[in-house]
Amino acid sequence: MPTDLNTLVGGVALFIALLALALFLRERALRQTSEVPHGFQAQISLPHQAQWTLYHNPFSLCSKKLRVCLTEYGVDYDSVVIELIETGYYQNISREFLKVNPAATVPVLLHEGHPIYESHEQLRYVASMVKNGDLLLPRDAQARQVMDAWVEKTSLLGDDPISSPEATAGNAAPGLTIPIFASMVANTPVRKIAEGVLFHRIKKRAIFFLLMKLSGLRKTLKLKPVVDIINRSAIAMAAHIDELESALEHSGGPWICGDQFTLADVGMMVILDRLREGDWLDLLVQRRPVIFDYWIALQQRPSYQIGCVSFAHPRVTDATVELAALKKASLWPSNIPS
Ligand SMILES: N[C@@H](CCC(=O)N[C@@H](CS)C(=O)NCC(=O)O)C(=O)O
Repeated sequence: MPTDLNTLVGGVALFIALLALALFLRERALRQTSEVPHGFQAQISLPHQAQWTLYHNPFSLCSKKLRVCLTEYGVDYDSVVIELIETGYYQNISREFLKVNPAATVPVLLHEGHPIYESHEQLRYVASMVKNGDLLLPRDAQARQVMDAWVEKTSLLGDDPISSPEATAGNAAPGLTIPIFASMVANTPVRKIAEGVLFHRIKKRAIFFLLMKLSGLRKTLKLKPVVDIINRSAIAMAAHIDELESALEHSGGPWICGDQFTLADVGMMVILDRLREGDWLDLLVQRRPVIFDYWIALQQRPSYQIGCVSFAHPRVTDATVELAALKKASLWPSNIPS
């Protein structure tokens, strides 16, 4: 190539690279992310129409908790569905949603335009604000302590719950969700996941989705680090369920606090529903009569139908079928490792 042409091509390439960098930096500045304080934020006011607004996703575990809780209390709310990468694309890192939650996660509950962050805080906030709050809150102090402990045990804590499945049943759920994620993300183009690698606050999550996408479901399930996470989460979840069994035996059931269905059962309902979606029930629920009866009772509540079943996402329904088929073909664990 003549030198002049070389120089021209080099100049154009440099210009394009600088332009791309400038566009990236501008976009990043428009998508400011940060951690957020937990609970009710009196100092933040967001546009709203109704008294209650819920930003949520059909598949998200914590979103289910809020839908179930609001349904139990009979609270009407404006529903704003936010897509996550597993259900389609990264709407949770869009400029608009980051104004609602710079932490880029769902659910977010607004009360009169003020956000409440963290789903376990949202549950408690709703119970403390609605007229019929006592419906899901035990009056007896000891039962109330039991409920509070289980709201905590069913919470998803921290940005990296997968690394501490022993901490809570909520934290044991994401590791057991990996196979569902890997199946769902097969339908998502790589470029959409790459957006998360560039702009997500918690880059590790986006990188993990990219790896699952590039590996495919079967290969993902054979990767040693993934197998280790799933096994560790399964062992931890089995221990949490042992504890639940003791709590139900102690209370006499049908619910964690005895006769009264409480916020603790809301938290547990969505975890057991996640086990159903991931085809884990035979290993973790069906072999334990007390837990099995509890799961049957949970499914009979109208709030389960409204908050969970009616939001069934087609990608999740397909994933459950795919995982059951893998298990049948012995490509999936048939026992909880010890
Ligand atoms: N501790 C938070 C967890 C929030 C969270 O991680 N939500 C997930 C869905 S359950 C999410 O928004 N994931 C989207 C992402 O990380 O891109 C809570 O309880 O609200």
